[in-house]
Amino acid sequence: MSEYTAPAQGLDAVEVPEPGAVTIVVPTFNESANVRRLLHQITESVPARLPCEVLFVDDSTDDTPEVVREAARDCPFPVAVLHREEPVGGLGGAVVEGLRAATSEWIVVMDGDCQHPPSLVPELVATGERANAGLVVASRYVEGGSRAGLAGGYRVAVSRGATWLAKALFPRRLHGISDPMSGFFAVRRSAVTADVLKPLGYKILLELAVRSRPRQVAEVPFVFRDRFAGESKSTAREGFRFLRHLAGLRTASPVARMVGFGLIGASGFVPNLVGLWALTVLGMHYLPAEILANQFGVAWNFLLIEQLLFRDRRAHRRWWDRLGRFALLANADLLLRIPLIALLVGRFGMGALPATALALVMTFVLRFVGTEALVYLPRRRGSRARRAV
Ligand SMILES: Nc1nc2c(ncn2[C@@H]2O[C@H](COP(=O)(O)OP(=O)(O)O)[C@@H](O)[C@H]2O)c(=O)[nH]1
Ligand SMILES: [Mg+2]
Repeated sequence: MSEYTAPAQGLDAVEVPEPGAVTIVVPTFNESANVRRLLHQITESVPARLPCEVLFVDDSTDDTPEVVREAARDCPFPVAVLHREEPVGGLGGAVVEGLRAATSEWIVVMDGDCQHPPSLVPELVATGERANAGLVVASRYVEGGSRAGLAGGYRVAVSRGATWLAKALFPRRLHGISDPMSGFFAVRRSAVTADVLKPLGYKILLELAVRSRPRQVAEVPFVFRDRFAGESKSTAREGFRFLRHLAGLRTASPVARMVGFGLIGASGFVPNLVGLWALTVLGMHYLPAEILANQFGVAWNFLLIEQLLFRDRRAHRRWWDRLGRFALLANADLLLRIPLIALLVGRFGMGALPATALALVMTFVLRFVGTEALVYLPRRRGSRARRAV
């Protein structure tokens, strides 16, 4: 459940702002030592050039909302806090809530720890207007930008690697975005459909650029400064979330999902062969060892498929139900292949090799379709309600 706190100065935070105004959405998680300074910086550099309002979307367990409310009294613009009791989707989920709540034509998303200079807010919007863009990214990687505030070689390497990986996986959709990992950007409200977004963790810009695909994108350089106070909330766990997020984005279409399914299936040969080797070394006869080792491959495939391909389609069946169905399909695939090859050779006169290849492809497609339909397709009744949670 979300709750709006009374906005400062008696103004309703979600009322329609003046034309040309901007809503600054700030996700916060325990930033009580930073928000006063941030509001001060915004006061100094934004309202004189562009009417604004600020919306904090807060998942804090500290007193950040109280500090914001207190500091808001000195601000010449409306400030509101949307505190979430349930931090669904983490940072990305918070930003999407902010996008939903905002009513202005332009929304700027920025961090609450003073790493993003608010003085750039009017420029981001002006650039968007000038270029008729739907999205304007504040980038550390164009001339004039810098990542000075990324503490340590490790963070720099991780950020660079993540950027490279994302751009390699989405060359077209991230075309023109040099810094898809940036948390500082402006979006035109008409360019985003909050309902198509399924954010997971930190990389909300990536989610927006890939799923909403704004037509025109522009960039403005910025210097990523040091955090003013407190610590980064980005952890190794966030790194794994990012990889899962990338996999989810990349396999959103059925064809891409089938390719992913095939790649995961191929990777299953490794545990299968290692298992076979270990069992035969332990003295097991190779035939039962084959059957058992095959289950290692099945288990491996199941884990990867659950984590990478069907993460958001697991809610309607229990894990053992899914595992059982998945294992049944995987083993049926083996059983089906031999009679199929016999049929192709005996009945249709194919050579053994092309018949085997064709049978492999056919059983693979059948297994993919079967897995989607019998393991991960939501049941008809009640599925919608569950997914909406
Ligand atoms: N609402 C919300 N904000 C978050 C969450 N995690 C991080 N943030 C905020 O997102 C911004 C960026 O996070 P930060 O830890 O500074 O990441 P870094 O700059 O990549 O080190 C800060 O304003 C955080 O307070 C979260 O789970 N929910
Ligand atoms: Mg930060």
